[in-house]
Amino acid sequence: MNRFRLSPLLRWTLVLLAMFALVSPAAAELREYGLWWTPEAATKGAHHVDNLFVFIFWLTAIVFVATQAVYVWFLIKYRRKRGVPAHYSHGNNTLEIWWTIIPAAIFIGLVIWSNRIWYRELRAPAPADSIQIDLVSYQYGWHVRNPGSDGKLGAYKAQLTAKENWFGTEPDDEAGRDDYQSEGIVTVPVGRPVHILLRSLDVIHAFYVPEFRMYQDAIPGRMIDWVWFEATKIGNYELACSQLCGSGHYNMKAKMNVVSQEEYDKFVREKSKAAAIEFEKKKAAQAAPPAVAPAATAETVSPPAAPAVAAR
Ligand SMILES: [Cu+2]
Repeated sequence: MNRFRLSPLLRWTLVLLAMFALVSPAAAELREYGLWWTPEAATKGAHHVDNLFVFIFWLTAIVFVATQAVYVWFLIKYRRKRGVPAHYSHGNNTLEIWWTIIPAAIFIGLVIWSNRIWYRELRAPAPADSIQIDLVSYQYGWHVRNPGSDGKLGAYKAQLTAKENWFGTEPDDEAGRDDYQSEGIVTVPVGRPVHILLRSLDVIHAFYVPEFRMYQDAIPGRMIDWVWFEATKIGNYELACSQLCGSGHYNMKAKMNVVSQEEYDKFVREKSKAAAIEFEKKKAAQAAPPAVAPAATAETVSPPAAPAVAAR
């Protein structure tokens, strides 16, 4: 029997290996590069977020290693020894004051630093020449409304939001003539600011593009208008909902395609043309005289006449 007993060291090594094997799939992600670090940043200003991230990463890494090393060293140094009486420490006020002040100062510094990034980079008003894109999240996907060649989105009213009009657009707003819609694909040009109007039709979702270093919740009943970015690299990214929003959440994503300005212009021209034809068709259908009402028959039940209101 004793033949199969493992040494304590080997036993612990096996336990650690098993734990690592269980945890490692969590790091698995559909990415071909940089598995051990953040994906490449692809927007102007993203490096501010990265700097903060890298600083916190190394700060916590160094503190972790240093405290664990001291901990292990003390465990060995002050272990039980024959003939050495136990020493009961009642603390050291000076030391405690310092190890409270230093971390507090670091945390306050991080708050100031991160708030500056938040307000200067992420909450700054979108530039006037931004392309506005209306992004409506729902369980489980993204409706996208893009401005056409005129560069202007048609007006919308929250009250008009309905099953067949999820953007709540005003049907006869001329600015909406060339607006085109897409399902789950956002196409933007590189090097131009893009202003996202973020909405939700049902529950809380989140706009999250890792390469853009951007995260913002979409909240039902509210239009979030401070999300904007300027992509610096052409590429196909993924916009993934990052709020657990229901059973289909795992698959709630959209394509975020950053293309060259020429390609974008060509794309918009084509889409706008088709959208304008659609717009005219809808308008014509609305303007057409209503079909003649069928004559009332004996079976037709007419609603009771409304009581006349006395004129004053
Ligand atoms: Cu979700």
